[in-house]
Amino acid sequence: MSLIASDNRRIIIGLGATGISCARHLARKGVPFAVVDTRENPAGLEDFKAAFPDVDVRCGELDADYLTQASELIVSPGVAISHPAIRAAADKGVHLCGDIDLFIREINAPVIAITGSNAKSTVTTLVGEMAAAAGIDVGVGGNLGTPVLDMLAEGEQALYVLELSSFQLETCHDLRANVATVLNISPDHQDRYPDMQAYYQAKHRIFRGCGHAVVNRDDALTSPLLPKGVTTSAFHLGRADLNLFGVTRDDTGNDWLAVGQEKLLPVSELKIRGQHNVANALAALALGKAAGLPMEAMLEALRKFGGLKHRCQWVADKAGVSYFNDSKGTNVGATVAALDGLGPTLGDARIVLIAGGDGKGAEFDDLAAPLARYGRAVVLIGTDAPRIREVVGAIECRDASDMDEAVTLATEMAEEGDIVLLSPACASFDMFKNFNARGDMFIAAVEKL
Ligand code: UMA
Ligand code: ADP
Repeated sequence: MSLIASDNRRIIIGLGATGISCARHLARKGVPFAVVDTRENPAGLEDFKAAFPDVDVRCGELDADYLTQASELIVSPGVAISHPAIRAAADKGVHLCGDIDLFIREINAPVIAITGSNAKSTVTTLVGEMAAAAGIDVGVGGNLGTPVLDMLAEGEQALYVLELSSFQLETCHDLRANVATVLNISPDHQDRYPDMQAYYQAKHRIFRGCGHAVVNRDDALTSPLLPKGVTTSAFHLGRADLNLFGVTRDDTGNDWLAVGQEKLLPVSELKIRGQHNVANALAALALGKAAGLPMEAMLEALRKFGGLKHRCQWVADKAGVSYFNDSKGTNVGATVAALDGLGPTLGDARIVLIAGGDGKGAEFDDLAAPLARYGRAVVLIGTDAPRIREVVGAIECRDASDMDEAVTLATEMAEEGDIVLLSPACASFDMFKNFNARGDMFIAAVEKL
């Protein structure tokens, strides 16, 4: 394709799942495009060329002059828009967008948009299951795994529930979600952002043009500045109130998920474990209610929901020790939530934590307090093990070179009634293909015991 000769000068940046979904979408619409990827030989290149033989594909260092010829750059989430070549093109007036904008341009159905540092996948899946329980044709995707544009292949659904990352939101200009939320904010991806403020600002783009915002009353950073006319509701772990989902204790001392004066479901009926999951259930209820989902169907879905794999997933009980796989705990906030979520359920018993990996530039100090409260010992793996060791405090701390050794050492240090918890507070890429592979190796190691 000659870029200069075309009126529709789109360039897709990135040949991952998002880039390929954008290519399929533009091809379906008959819009010409080219593709670039910063890697010399990205996985799937040959398959892509076979599927799109007429598309110009350039790999390796991005060329600012080439990008500047485009009218629009469609940037994949794994590529920073601060890349000098992308910046140069944008400075010369080239429009930047991402797959979310392309998707929003195509649909008329309502959208529930969910971001946050943690709990996105859990809450997105749960809201999707609530909608499905109400008999609604619902599309559930985004950062969760299915690129949004791939959801269009089945025709337009009646409702979309989207998990959006800060990377996707950076390139999204006009989301106009019917209901939007930032579930929580704690440091993550500090290798991609100059500071926390930039990360916060990316997350808050989710509220652009929204009709209703759901706020986490326990986390002030989730509260947006909104124009007049945008309605809000909230959730927190305290007592419920008007437009505030919370936990209300009845006269017999039982805790209920509740809103206003209405008691909805005893907390004891939830299958998902830990206080953080109570917050997730409340967030899903608040989002679903704002989108008009019937309460009965939402509660039915909530009763059935056993949680996602790799998120505080119970694996096995062996010799009086319970093993939990929280491989998706890829930042400090997630691991703090897992420790604070599971710790209070243990009485005198404690948690042996397996942590470590690629910390993505994070500070680990916030692990110190929950480890002091609930930690028996720590086993460290991966690149940032020495940095985590600095915050572990007085409890025993040992190093392991692989997952089998980590599980063996953790088992040695655990006492009866304890939990061995894999919640790394780090990305997995230094030792594993991804967090799924890391969690699967933990499960396999536990099975071998
Ligand atoms: N890459 C390059 N050069 C390129 C393009 C990509 O080096 O030109 C690298 C990226 O740095 C990254 C990898 O290739 O390491 C994949 O990047 P991508 O943008 O092609 O990613 P996709 O395969 O399209 O997957 C993306 C999300 N990935 C990222 O944001 C890194 C997936 O979220 C998401 O499920 C998918 O789109 C569908 O929406 C994954 C993720 O890790 C699960 N997300 C982060 C998180 O949850 O913390 C934000
Ligand atoms: P995300 O998609 O945002 O990564 P997940 O639902 O996959 O979120 O959960 C990731 C991890 O976040 C879990 O493994 C758990 O450690 C932690 N987590 C779950 N719920 C919460 C919460 N409400 N607050 C903080 N951390 C949480």
